Amino acid sequence: MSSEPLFARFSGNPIIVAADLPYPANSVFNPAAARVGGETVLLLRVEDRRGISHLTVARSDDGRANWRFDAGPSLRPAPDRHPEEVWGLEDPRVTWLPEREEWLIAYTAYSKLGPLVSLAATRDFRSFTRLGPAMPPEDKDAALFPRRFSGRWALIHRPSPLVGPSDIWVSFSPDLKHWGDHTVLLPARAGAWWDAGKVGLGPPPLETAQGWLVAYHGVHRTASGSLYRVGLALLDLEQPWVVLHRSDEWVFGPAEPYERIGDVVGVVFPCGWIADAERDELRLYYGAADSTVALATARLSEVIEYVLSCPRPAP
Ligand code: BMA
Repeated sequence: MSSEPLFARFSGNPIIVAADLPYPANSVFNPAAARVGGETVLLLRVEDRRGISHLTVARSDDGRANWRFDAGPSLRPAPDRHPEEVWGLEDPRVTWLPEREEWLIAYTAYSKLGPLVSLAATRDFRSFTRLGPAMPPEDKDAALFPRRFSGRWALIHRPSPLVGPSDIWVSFSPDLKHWGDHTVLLPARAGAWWDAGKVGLGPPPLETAQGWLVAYHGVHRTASGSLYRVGLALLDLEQPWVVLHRSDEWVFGPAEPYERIGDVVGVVFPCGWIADAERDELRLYYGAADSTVALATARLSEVIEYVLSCPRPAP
C-alpha cells in the first residue's frame, strides 16, 4: 500500500449517532447507501433498546450533513408474516436494478435458527415489498449485482459453515427466488492474515470500466476481541465469479476513538458507497464500533489504480 491512505475520514465524523434520531434507540450503524434523485439516502440499521434492529431512512442533500430522518422505523420486523425476522433486520445493502426499475435491498433477517439473507424491493424508500428469504441460515453480508449475467441475477453472500472458514460466495438465479450454482468467490485467508477465517462483502459491487470493484471486511481475532478491517478486490465484468485482483493489505481499519470505542470495539463495517464520477469521488459509509455511522472518501481513480496494482489470485 502507498504511504498515502486511499480513504480519508470526513472531519465531521461520526455523521449520525443514535441521539440524532427522532425516537429512542441504542445505536445506529452499518447503513446501505443510495443516490435517489439529488439526495443521498442511507438505510440505517437501528438497534432498539431491546437489542432488536430495524431499518430507518435518512436523507441528505450533500451526503455529509443535515440528515433528515423518517419519524419512526421505515422497515420494521414483521415476524407474524415473516417469522425469519423475529430478532430483527440488520446490515442492508441496496442495488438499483435498471431492468426492474427498483432498488433491491439484501438484508440480514435474524431468525430463531440464525441470521439469513432476505430480499426486499422499493422504488422510493417509502414503501417496501418483501421478496422473502434468498439464503437459509447461517448466511449474511449479501448484495445483488445490478444486472443479469447470461440471463441470471447474481448474489454475493457469506454462508457460515459448521466447520472451516467463512468465505464469500456468489450464487445465481433466473428470478431472484431460486438460487444455485453456488461458488466460492473470495475465500478467507488463514493463519496470521488480517482476513483469516472470516470475510464478508461490504457495499454492493460497483461497476467500473476495469471490472466490478468490491470492498469486503476481514476479521482478525485477537485476545481482546475481533478487529474488522476492509480490503478490496476487482471482479471480471462479464464473469464476476472471476477475481482479477485482491489486495494483500487492508485499506481501511479502526483507528479513531469512535471506531475503537463503542458497543463492539475495533470495528469499521461498510455496507454502502456512492461513486460520483464527476468529482472522481467514492464515498464510503460505514458503521463504527457498532454504534455510529461514519464516512470516508477516496478518489475513485486512485482506488481503481490501487486495486489494479494488487496481486492476481492464483486460479
Ligand atoms: C458482524 C455483523 C455486523 C457487525 C459486526 C461487528 O458479524 O453482525 O452487524 O457490525 O459483526 O460486530
